[in-house]
Amino acid sequence: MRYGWGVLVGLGLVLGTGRVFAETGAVELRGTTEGSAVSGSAMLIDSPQGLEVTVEVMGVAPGKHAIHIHQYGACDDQGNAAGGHFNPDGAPHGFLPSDGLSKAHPGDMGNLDVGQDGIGLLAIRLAGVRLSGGAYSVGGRAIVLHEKVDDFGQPTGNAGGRIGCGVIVIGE
Ligand SMILES: [Cu+2]
Repeated sequence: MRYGWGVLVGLGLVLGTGRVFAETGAVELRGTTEGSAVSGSAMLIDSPQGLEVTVEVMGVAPGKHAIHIHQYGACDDQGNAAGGHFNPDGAPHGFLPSDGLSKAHPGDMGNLDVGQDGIGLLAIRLAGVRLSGGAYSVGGRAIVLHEKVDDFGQPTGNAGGRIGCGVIVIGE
């Protein structure tokens, strides 16, 4: 123990902090019905400013489609196994980047705009949300892509059925 515990603790803090801020997650998004053309993926990165999420989908009907993080990491039963929106505080439904955690659910990502080619991209930052740790952690939960637009009505945006779904897997 030539350098003593202080160095060990310091090194632990550096490594620990680095791990937390660099934590990443991945999602493989699949259609929820047999023969569905829907597919896609998402990348999630914890940053000091919040969770950075990028989503890419293919094979989706052109137009706006609601996209949210739902409570459970399961996609069976046409996506219904994912349960309702992840909503630990019982907050109203909204759009997290503009409404914040007191007036939106942690995974209220609004809409993903899909072009005539069936491809849609979304890049969004969810302030206050993390992959793991704390009340607003979303690792192990599911990202759900909906049939319809999120009109931000209560309780979940009138977004209709669940056409795509995938579980957020940490560390891939
Ligand atoms: Cu939803």
